[in-house]
Parts: sequence; structure tokens; C-alpha cells
Amino acid sequence: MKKILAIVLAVMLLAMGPGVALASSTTTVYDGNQAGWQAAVGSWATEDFEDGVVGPGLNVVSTNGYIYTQASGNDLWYDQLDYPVGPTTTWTFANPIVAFGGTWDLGSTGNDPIIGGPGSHIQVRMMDGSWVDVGVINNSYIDVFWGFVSDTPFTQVRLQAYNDDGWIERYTLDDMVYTEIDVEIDIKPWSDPNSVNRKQHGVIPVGILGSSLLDVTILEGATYNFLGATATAHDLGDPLTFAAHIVNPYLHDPDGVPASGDEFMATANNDLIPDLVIHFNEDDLTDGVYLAAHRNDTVSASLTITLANGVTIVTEADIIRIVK
Ligand SMILES: [Ca+2]
Ligand SMILES: [Ca+2]
Ligand SMILES: [Ca+2]
Ligand SMILES: [Ca+2]
Repeated sequence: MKKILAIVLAVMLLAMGPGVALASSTTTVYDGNQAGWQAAVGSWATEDFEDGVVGPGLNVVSTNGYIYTQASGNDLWYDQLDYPVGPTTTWTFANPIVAFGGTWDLGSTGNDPIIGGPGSHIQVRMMDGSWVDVGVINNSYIDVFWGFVSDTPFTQVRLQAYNDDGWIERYTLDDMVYTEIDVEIDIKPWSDPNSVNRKQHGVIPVGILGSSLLDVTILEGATYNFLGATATAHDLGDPLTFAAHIVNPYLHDPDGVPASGDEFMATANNDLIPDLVIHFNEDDLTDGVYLAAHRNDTVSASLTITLANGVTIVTEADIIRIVK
């Protein structure tokens, strides 16, 4: 029985292959629930359009949309989407985000600007390697919040007409909100300072700290670059190997850090949110500043994570201290 199971597993692994199809993002829509969205993300940036330009950190490509100034002096985004899908509006964020939303008027019949009553609804999509549907903003909404949160960071949101109810959708969007992902690392978890003795030609563990907005399991299939080295010591594209690098609360680091003692050590940063610890061969580091550092110098280093969906995250930095 054991043998049969092993064969089945082997066949499954072969079938999955190295380019195993990874789960796509999971999104949660907050339809008319601004308080829920805010509670989920904790903090956010707001584009109120009041300075008449989009950004900084934002870019929009739109067939018909532009910033409109109402008689009251309020500026907002004014746009028309058509069905069959022709005109689209694509928001691009300079830094990866995990949440997007805003206050939408699709349904009003006023003339400042002309909204035209309910039209085609709005299909909201996000770029997750390819464009995927997130949800639909109802055509009757007048100044209603609609937003979503994704478990996987993304950089682009696309708006397009949803169906032929009215064939077009004129709408406004104000107070667009979004939350950038902020990822912290801990070089040499459980050690401080993060001393590196280059003469040992050893391995440098780097902990990616999970958070309320980062479930580290979504990093499966990502690639990691640290001071010029790519994580090659372990094939993190292999789901079994990937899982072995997750540090769950109350378990040892699978590679034996800490080496002994603390049987019930919490995660890399001693909280209850799992972290991902990956390892780089010290000999693989090629960064010029790092290579030029002398004894007792410190070097600031961040990790560049390229997700399976193509989004690149540059983490916050941590400090290495060269001892030899
Ligand atoms: Ca405004
Ligand atoms: Ca409309
Ligand atoms: Ca450390
Ligand atoms: Ca943690």
C-alpha cells in the first residue's frame, strides 16, 4: 500500500513538473463596506484628485477618462466605458499593492458631470500574470464604496464595461484608495547583530516576515535576489521544498536554526505569523558594496522578490555586520 501511494505521489509530482501551475490570487470584495475594507488593510493612501493630476506613484491609461472639476470645486475621475468592451481604464501602481477601492457614482442623473443614470455596470479586473475578474460595481450605485483586498500583491487594475445594460457606463470615482505592501526581512533570524564571517563560506538565512497583509505561502514559485545572489541553494519552485522553508509558530527552523535549545521557538520574529526563511550561499553574493566591505563594516541589504505573477517586491532593508 505504501509503495502504491509512493508511486501515485511520484506520478503526481511528475505531472506537476517544475512549472507547476500555482494558485491564482484570492481576493475579497468589500461591496458597499468601506469600514470592512479599512479594517482589513489597516492603512492606505488616498487619491482625491484635488491637485488635478494622478499620482505620485500612480499612472492611468484611459480611453475616455479624465479629471473633472465639479462646480463645487471638487475634483474627481470622470469616465465612460462602452459595451462591447472597447474603452478601458487601467490604473498602474509604482509599488505593489494588495488593496484597491474608491467611492463610485454610476447611477446618478445629475449633470455635473453627466452620469446618465445606470448603465453597463463596471467589471473590475486585476493583473495576476493575466487579467482576472475581481468583481462588478453595480450600475445603481451613487457615491457608494466598492473595493477589494488581494492575498497576492499586484500593480494593475483595469475597469471595463460589464454587459449590455445600457451599453455604456458613465461614472465618477473619487477618493480612490490603495494599500502598498510593506515587507520586512530579518537577516539571520534569531541573531542580532547579523554577523557574517566570510572566511567560513557559509550560508546566510534571510527571513521574510509574514504579516496581516502577507501570507508567506503566496510566495511559492517566486524567485529571490539578495546582494546579487539568486536563491539556488534550494529549489523553492518545488512545493515540498517550499513548504519546508516556512517557519510556523512553535516549530524549529527546518534547517536547524536555532541549532539547539528553544524547542518551542516562535517564528523568525517571535510572533505567531508564519515566516519564510530562505538561504543564500555567502560565496554567491556579488554585490559590489558587500564585496568591498571590510572587517567591522556594516552593509544594508534588502531582498528582491519576483512573484510567480510577475510582480516584483523590494523589501525593507536589514543590516549585515562583517566580522572577517
Ligand atoms: Ca475629490
Ligand atoms: Ca452611468
Ligand atoms: Ca537578525
Ligand atoms: Ca513571524
